[in-house]
Amino acid sequence: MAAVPVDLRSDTVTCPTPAMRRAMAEAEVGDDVYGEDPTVNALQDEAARLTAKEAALFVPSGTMGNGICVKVHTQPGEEVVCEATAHVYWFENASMAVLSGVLPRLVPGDHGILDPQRVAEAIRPPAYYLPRPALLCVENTHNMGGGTCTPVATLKALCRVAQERGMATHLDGARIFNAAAALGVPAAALAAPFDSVQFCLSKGLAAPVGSLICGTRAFVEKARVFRKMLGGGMRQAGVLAAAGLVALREVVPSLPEDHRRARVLAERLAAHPDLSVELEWVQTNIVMAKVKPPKTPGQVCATLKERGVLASPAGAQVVRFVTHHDVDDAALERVGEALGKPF
Ligand code: TLP
Repeated sequence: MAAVPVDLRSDTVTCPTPAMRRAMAEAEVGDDVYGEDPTVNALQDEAARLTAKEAALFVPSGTMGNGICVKVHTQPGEEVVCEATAHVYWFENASMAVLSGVLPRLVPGDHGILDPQRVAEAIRPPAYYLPRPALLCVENTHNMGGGTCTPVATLKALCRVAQERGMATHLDGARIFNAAAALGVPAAALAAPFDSVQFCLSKGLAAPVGSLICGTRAFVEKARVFRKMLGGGMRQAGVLAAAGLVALREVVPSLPEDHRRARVLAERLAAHPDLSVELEWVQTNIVMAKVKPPKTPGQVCATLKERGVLASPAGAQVVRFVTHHDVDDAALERVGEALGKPF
């Protein structure tokens, strides 16, 4: 029987742990559209506590969470400033255009990390014939930047620039706990400068479903309206929230292990004759490997798949590898073996 492949396509592939499955089976539930699911309420309270915001709302996905936050902070015809390869721009089916009727204003970052000066330059001056810049959206860690972390001082400077121009600020913190672990700060310190924060339970935290959006009470009440409008009002969602509570308690502390394994993996990838890796930019659980022509990302992924390792093409000459809770040291050894020969 063929061995199960080592799946490094994303940390979204993680499966719930035995403790999560037990918590799900035993969860106390109620109708969350009435606000009566005690487990959802406990998860929301915990999310608000961890991000030091007044309140939080459980939503089905990071995409819906970001979409709702953009909707709450903007009016049609306004502009959202974000990094040029931000998830909210690349991977959300033009949600900001469709749901909110806003334009993205793209600012290229350095491996996804925005420079406050460049952001200041991109914010249009007030004029009745220009779209009003309404929202700055920052991603931390930055996915396409290679899991890179924006430090607290830069986050504060970015938000100061936006606030001085009357803009709201949103953090796509899908992997905020990876950033917090790598930077050695609490997630609340990364969330503090922002009006709203979205974080995912279903990536490195290994829970099956869900994200939290966090902000003021008034923000969450508006967000609740749009969640319902989008069909994200779930009923006995405590069975999902229960896994999220376990994730926050038991999986967050193990994220540094994912980061250690990503570093080992990056060094192995860098040693391969057909690949190169900017090792100084490997900061969390994502490794971007450049493929040397004439080899292509498609060929590299196909050959690795034959050798029992899954990775994803992520751009013209790039393959993305993501370590996570379901990749242990033995799996990493198998990846090392798969990288032992040319492609
Ligand atoms: N990222 C996924 C893909 O969509 C690319 C992945 O495999 O990494 N923000 C960020 C920074 C994300 O990386 C993702 C998912 C989301 C938002 C959306 O979360 P979901 O998948 O829950 O909608």
